[in-house]
Amino acid sequence: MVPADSFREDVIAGLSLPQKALPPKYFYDAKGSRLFEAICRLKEYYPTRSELALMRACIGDIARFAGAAGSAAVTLIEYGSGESMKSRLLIEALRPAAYVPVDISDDALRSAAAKLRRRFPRLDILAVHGDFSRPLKIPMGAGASASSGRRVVYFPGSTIGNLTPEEAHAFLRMTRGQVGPSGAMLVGVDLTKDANVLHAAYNDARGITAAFNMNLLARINRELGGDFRLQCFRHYAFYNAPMGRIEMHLVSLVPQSVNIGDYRFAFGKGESIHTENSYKYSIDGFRALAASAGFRGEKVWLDGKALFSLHGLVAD
Ligand code: AVJ
Repeated sequence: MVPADSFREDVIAGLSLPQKALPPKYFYDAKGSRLFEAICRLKEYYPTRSELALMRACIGDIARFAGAAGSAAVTLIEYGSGESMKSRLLIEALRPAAYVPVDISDDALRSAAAKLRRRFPRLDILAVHGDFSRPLKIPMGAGASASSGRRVVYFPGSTIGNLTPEEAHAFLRMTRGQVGPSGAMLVGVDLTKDANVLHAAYNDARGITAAFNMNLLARINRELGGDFRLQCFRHYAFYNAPMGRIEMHLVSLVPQSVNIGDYRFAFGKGESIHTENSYKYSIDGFRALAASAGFRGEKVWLDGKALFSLHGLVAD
C-alpha cells in the first residue's frame, strides 16, 4: 500500500496545476491492477505479448548478456516486479545468486516472492517494498551476493515510458549509480510505430483502458473521500506525434466542481486531467538517452514484428 498521505498530497498538488494531472503510479490499486492485467490480454494491446515473445525467443542470449562479467555471481534487481512472469524466465536462464524484486504493491510483492521461493528454493530473495522512482537502499543479503556480485537491474514492461525523457535520464543515472562500474541494465522499451496501431492499443473496443483510466477517480472517491461523478468524465487517449508519446486524459463533460476533503476543484467543459504519458522510442533514440546517463547500449532484442525492444545496457 502507498501511504494514504502521499496519495492525498500528490492528488491535491496535481489537481492544482494549470493543466490538471495525476501520477500514473496510482492506477494500480487492487481493481486497477486487475484491469491492467485485462489490458495485457487485449488483442489491441501488443506490448505485453510482444515483450513475452521476445523474452521466450531470445532468453539464452539475454541471460548470457546479463551474466557476461564471467564467474562473479549476479544479483538481479527488478523494478516494478508485480507478478514477475517475465522474471521467472530470466531467473531460470540466468540463475542469479540473489533476486531483489522492488514494488510499491506489497501484496503483489509478497505473493510473487512466495511463488519464486517455492520454484527456486536456493535463490536468495530479498523483497523490497518501495517506490523505485526514488533512490533505494538495496539490502545486500547473505551469501555470494553480499558484495562481489555483478548487479543487473531488470526493468521490463516499458514502464520507463511513463517518464519524460528528462525524468528517464535522471532515472537511468540513478540506476547507473546503483549498479556500479561492472553493472548492467535490461530495460523494456516500446517502439515508435504506426499511429493507428498505437491509437487502437490505448482505445480498445471493449473499453477496458477507459475503465482503467476512470478507476483513478473511483479510487480518489473511495480512499480520499472525493465526490467525482464518474459519468461526467470520459476517457481520452491520443498519440502526440511531436512529443513521441501516447497521452491519456480524463475529460470533464460539463462545467462542474469536485470536492476532495476541504479542497474544491473547478472544471470547465472539455477541461482534462492528464493521467499518463507513454513515450515510444526508436532504437537509436533510446540508446542516445541511455548514453547520456552513462550506459552503453550493447545489445538490443526485438520481437518478430519489431513492435517492442529490450535493451541490454552496460555501465560506461
Ligand atoms: C504499464 C506504463 C507500460 O504505458 O502502455 C496501458 C500502462 N496505460 N494502457 C503503457 C497503460 C494504458 C502501460 N505501462
